[in-house]
Amino acid sequence: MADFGISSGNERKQKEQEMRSAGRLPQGQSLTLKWPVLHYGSVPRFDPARWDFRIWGQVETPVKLSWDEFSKLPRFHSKSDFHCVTRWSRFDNEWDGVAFREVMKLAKVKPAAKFVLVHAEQGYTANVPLADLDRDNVLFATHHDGEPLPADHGFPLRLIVPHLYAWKSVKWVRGIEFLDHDTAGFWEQNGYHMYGDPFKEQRFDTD
Ligand SMILES: Nc1nc2c(c(=O)[nH]1)N[C@H]1C(S)=C(S)[C@@H](COP(=O)(O)O)O[C@H]1N2
Ligand SMILES: [Mo]
Repeated sequence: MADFGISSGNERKQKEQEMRSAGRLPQGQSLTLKWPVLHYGSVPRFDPARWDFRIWGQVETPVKLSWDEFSKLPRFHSKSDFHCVTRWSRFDNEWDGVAFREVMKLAKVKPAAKFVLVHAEQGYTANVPLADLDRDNVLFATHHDGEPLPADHGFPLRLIVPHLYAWKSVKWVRGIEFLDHDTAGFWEQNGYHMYGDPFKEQRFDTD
């Protein structure tokens, strides 16, 4: 007799093995077929009339977009893996939204800009080198696997940086600040690694 609990467990194990052999599952991670929710604080309410997206710092043209304006930017699709520092990985996520590069173009970034501090609701921040955002699979996502982002996964907008630990994939994002130096974001101030490469297990600032 088929036991669905066990067979889905086997399916998970099998996929995990497959991803490990393919070099896509970092050390210390296990594969999840579900989509856990993980964040600090509460889920913010979205008010399209008050929402804005700001770009400032080392730019020629500071930018402020309304939700309506952001929604008119060219659309972008990308499929990628997602690795949380609490040791789960979720594979082949289908993201839709606006490419980071598309957004960056709006502000004419100065050559001095080398880092970005990503800002979200309730003061959450994460720091990422600009070169790690200026990549073809980094985007501001509005949809996951064909559905609008659920509120607790970052609706209406979240950043996706697939090759770094997911605390850099900022939910409820509201702006990006270009900087000529690196500065610690929320988790980085609390002992997490400044860069956060899951394949090097850069979890803490001591790693
Ligand atoms: N604004 C905000 N974004 C955040 C977080 C947070 O606390 N606040 N947590 C991060 C962490 S640690 C992870 S693992 C992912 C989790 O995304 P998920 O809840 O959609 O799985 O969101 C990241 N983005
Ligand atoms: Mo995380």
